Amino acid sequence: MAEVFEVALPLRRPFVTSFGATTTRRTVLVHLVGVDGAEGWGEAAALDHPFYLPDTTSSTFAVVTEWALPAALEAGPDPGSVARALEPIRGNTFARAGVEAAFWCLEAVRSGSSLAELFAYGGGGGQAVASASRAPLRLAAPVGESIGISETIEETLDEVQLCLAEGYQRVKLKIKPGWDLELVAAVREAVGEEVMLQVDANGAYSTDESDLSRLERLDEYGLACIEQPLAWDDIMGHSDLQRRIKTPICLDECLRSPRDVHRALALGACRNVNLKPGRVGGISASLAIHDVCRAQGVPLWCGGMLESGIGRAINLALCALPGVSDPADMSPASVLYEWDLIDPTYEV
Ligand code: OSB
Ligand code: MG
Repeated sequence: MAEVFEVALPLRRPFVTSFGATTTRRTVLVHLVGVDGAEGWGEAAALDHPFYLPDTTSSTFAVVTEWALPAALEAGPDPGSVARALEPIRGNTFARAGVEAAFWCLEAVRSGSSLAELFAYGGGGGQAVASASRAPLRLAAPVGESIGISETIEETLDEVQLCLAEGYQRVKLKIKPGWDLELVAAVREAVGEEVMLQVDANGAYSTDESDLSRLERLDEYGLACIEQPLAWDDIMGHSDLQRRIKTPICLDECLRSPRDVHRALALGACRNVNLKPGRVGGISASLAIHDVCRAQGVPLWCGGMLESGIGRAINLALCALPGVSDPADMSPASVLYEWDLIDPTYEV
């Protein structure tokens, strides 16, 4: 039996980035129940609107129900076969990822393994991280916080201090032109040289000289990376910019498949990778990207899509892999939402 839900999660407060404020969060859930009674859940965590990537909650729901789930049910249940059956679907990465995740979850329940063990050592379909061999998995993953754009620098400074007091191991500030140099200078001044600090522009900067030189001035602040400064599809622009600035560029929106990661690394468009299983088309794609980054020594970390605990479980399992080197975006559901869809919820 398979069913698909669209669920509205009430955000405690708007999450503001350069592409606008996210106030409502509708997400898509895939639920499988086998004849043996085993259950699998997956989350297809596109945003409601098309301002992060083209996929929306509504488009994702349609592709899951009309195309991805029917193809997966015919090919499954082993996750490797499901991933291959979903490959002909172009784009629509969140839809493919949510369906594939439900089958990995089912496989985990049936085999009595954790998702992390399955990802590292292989499921029924023989998918596994090539470089993991039997390396021990991490039992806990370092976590950072992603801090939205606020009204005043003082407000953000308070949030940063709270976040560090709570033990987060890295601070990521959302930036846009005009909410950048002064902010980063103030935060660096407040936290000192040792705190791992990075910024995320969600594609807000143009390739005009005035924007490029602003980005270049961020080199002064010892940032771990600048995430997606230029447009969502501008790999060449990032390659040119990376030649000009010292701070590593991290790509998010630009990387929507393992091939995108190959291309970006070959062109020197980034030196750091944000891995979101939904954005790259699923878990098999995530494992392939993990292997490439690990082989090339590229810093890799798990990003977030404000998922419920269902989607976060997949992210958390990916964090256990040996090539995931940097702290994840994984604020707890208790901070983001009135309630979580899993009980108990995960803790940070
Ligand atoms: O750009 O990383 C992003 C959330 C929604 C969409 C895009 C992004 C984000 C975050 C997420 O920064 C943080 C999280 O999920 O905790
Ligand atoms: Mg990002």
